Amino acid sequence: MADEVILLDFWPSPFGLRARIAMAEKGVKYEYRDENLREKSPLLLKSNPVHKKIPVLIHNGKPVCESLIIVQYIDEVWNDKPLLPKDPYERAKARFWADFVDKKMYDCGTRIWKNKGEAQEQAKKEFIDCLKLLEGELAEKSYFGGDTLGYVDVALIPFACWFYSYETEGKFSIEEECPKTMAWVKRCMEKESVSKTLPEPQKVYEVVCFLKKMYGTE
Ligand code: GS8
Repeated sequence: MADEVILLDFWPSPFGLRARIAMAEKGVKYEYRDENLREKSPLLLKSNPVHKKIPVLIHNGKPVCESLIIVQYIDEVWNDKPLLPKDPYERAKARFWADFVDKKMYDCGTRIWKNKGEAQEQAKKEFIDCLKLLEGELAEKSYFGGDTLGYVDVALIPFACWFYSYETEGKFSIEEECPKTMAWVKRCMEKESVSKTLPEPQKVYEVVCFLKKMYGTE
């Protein structure tokens, strides 16, 4: 019997995009269900009762939550074109940097568009520092995964469609501050699994403007 794969997601979510890119890389067929996060479906609430967040991957009726765990699960189940390295130390390093994206970079990026003035300047500075640290890890490689797209690439590249929002709100240029990051983004965008999956940055910015209105931080 064919696998039944359902992804509960919300289209601009960098977390959901990780699962979509990982499945595109591996050619996994799945049903995409866009959630209304202000009126979550009973299936989402039942599948992720702890966090009640997207993305959730439902594989043959069994839910898997948390995007980085979902990507690892996808990598283990559809194990051709591996995303995580084989070597235990390299695997640990890849997990470390993906965790850094979540714990540090994501938060700095969000603070850029949620704040103004001094707090925004601070967030911008920290965000650039994060990208520079990531550039150090990328070093002279084409991708974080080496010659092919890997786990850290999948964890980080979804944020590329949010860069325009960070730059517009923070009034700065990532290309100017971190040219190596932008060269890496362009390389990733040459892959269909990435370019066909990421939404338009302008569309993401419309969501950011909507959220700013909602939070009263215009
Ligand atoms: C984050 C998912 C998340 O924040 C992961 O999967 O990696 N650590 C998790 N999901 C958000 C939408 S994207 O910003 C979400 O579902 N929010 C709904 C809510 O908080 O009610």
